[in-house]
Amino acid sequence: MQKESCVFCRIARHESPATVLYEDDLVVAFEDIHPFMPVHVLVVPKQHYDGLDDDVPEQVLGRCLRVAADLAREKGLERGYRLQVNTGVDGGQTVRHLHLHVLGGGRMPSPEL
Ligand code: IU
Repeated sequence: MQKESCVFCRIARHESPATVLYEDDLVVAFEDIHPFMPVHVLVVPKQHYDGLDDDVPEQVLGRCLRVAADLAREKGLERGYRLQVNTGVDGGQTVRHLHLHVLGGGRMPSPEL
């Protein structure tokens, strides 16, 4: 199911602008509009799930990870990269549609404890 008002659902339906790098039957990947690393890509299921705290099928989660890793390779991140899934208010999630951040192109700071 998709949500009419959800910005990532709208991007998945090509109704809102985004620089799409990849898409298949389950996921779409696009450049983040406010990158905080030289490489900052979002991998998003086409179906609407609020976040990782939703009931997300393993097939969808697996595809997101596979696509994220493949895009990291395509982007030349052989020195490494970080996948980040902000979840809920305390996790800093601002868009309530599950998404993986693919971050790289420089040395990432250690996660703050
Ligand atoms: P967060 O994990 O929910 O905080 O991340 C949301 C991201 O979505 C954030 O990095 C935004 O820059 C990004 N984004 C986007 O790429 N395109 C959009 O139309 C919107 C947000 I709204």
